[in-house]
Amino acid sequence: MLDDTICAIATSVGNSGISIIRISGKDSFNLVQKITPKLDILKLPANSINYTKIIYNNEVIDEVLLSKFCAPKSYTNEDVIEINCHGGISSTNKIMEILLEIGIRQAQPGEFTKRAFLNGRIDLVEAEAINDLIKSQNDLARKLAINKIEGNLSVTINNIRTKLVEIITNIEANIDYPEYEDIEILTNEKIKEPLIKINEQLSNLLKESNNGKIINNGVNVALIGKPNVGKSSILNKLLGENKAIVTDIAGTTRDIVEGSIILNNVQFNLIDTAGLRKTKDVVEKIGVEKSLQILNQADVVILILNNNEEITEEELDLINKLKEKNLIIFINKNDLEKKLLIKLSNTKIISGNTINHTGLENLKTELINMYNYGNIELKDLNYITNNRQINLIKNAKKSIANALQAINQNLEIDLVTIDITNAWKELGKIIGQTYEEDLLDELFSRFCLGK
Ligand SMILES: Nc1nc2c(ncn2[C@@H]2O[C@H](COP(=O)(O)OP(=O)(O)OP(=O)(O)O)[C@@H](O)[C@H]2O)c(=O)[nH]1
Ligand SMILES: [Mg+2]
Repeated sequence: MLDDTICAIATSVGNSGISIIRISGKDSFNLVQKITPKLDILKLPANSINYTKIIYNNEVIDEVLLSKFCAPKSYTNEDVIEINCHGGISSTNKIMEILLEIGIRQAQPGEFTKRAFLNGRIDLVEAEAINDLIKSQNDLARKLAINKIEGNLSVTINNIRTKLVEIITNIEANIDYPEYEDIEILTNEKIKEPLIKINEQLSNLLKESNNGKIINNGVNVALIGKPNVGKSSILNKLLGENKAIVTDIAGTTRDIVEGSIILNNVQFNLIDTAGLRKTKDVVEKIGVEKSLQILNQADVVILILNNNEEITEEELDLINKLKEKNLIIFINKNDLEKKLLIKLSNTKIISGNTINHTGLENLKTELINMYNYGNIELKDLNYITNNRQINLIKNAKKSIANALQAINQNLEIDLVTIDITNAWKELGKIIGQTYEEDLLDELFSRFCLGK
């Protein structure tokens, strides 16, 4: 599969000054030479950018800049050419068409990065982080991704694996050469201690992975409440645009309406929902069911109450149910006469209204305080973000727990070695030390073309 030469448009196709077409593979130079007669590609220095013309069937197709990268010093570790041609659709597509005609294969999504991985230039964590970087929606997500591309998470994983190998080697040495004096006699305690430390390290990685997910995907904030309390008005004010329809008719919002804001570098995905009430209206009923789903999945729930109405049994029930959640109560419509009486301890309550825009800044501050990553140092941004990696850490942690249990029960030391080896293998899968072909196909298919 790595034998052929591939090409793809690496920039998004549309009206733009330039487009970049990337070509990689051992025949890159010879094949592209066929359409650049004015250059001697083989003689060009590596890492050079060269002005030339793409000529095909004696027709000048475009004036381009051609970059040459020689294996192994390229994105894929192979011979690579990048053609900067004129942007827009026709020039770019024409050159692509010609490249295919002269025998270069259209690359699959992510195939360049896949080659970089298979050729050993980057590990799987770094490869996944490249996609994270491209898809990052906010500055913290960008920092998190670039830290991984720089190899920080891989170093952490490798260090843990090295420690596991040391433990295994010590155990093996004790089993094989128990009579050698210079071999430290391993007591259970001596194996336990480093294993407990590794277990803690893995627990921390799992605990912090939630931070990583939040940085990448944002915090899901559900705006919940009975109809007409002002949920959609609050969404609109927080977003600074009239995204949701607002009317004085109870049951206006039927489907969810979403919008994101960035506060102190963290993305908050605000989700406006249909007002919760018992209803016979079929459409509204579905909306209410959706609201309850959103409520369960949200990281934060903002329950909106109406200052101008007495609290209902349903609302009190809801408050009770939401105790386990990150809950903020926003008492809206405080420009109107106060009829709502509510006494709650340990709950964040903010009062305001959307007419004079009061209380909404306090609401934002409350959200910021809940997720204060804004001042976090770049070097500390070493969180695991994807489920594949999280599951493998969990597997490794299970194996370490089994090993510790075996030690505590004074079981055969061989059994302990098997568990430690399993943990080492699972951690290896994170960086792609071992992998299944299917996994790579699935993983790289999420990339864009040309990457
Ligand atoms: N006086 C006053 N009226 C408000 C305030 N906020 C919203 N309203 C009004 O309350 C009514 C309902 O507002 P919405 O934002 O549509 O309420 P909702 O909770 O989204 O309602 P549903 O979509 O039906 O569940 C509208 O007439 C708004 O103008 C407020 O702070 N004070
Ligand atoms: Mg609404």
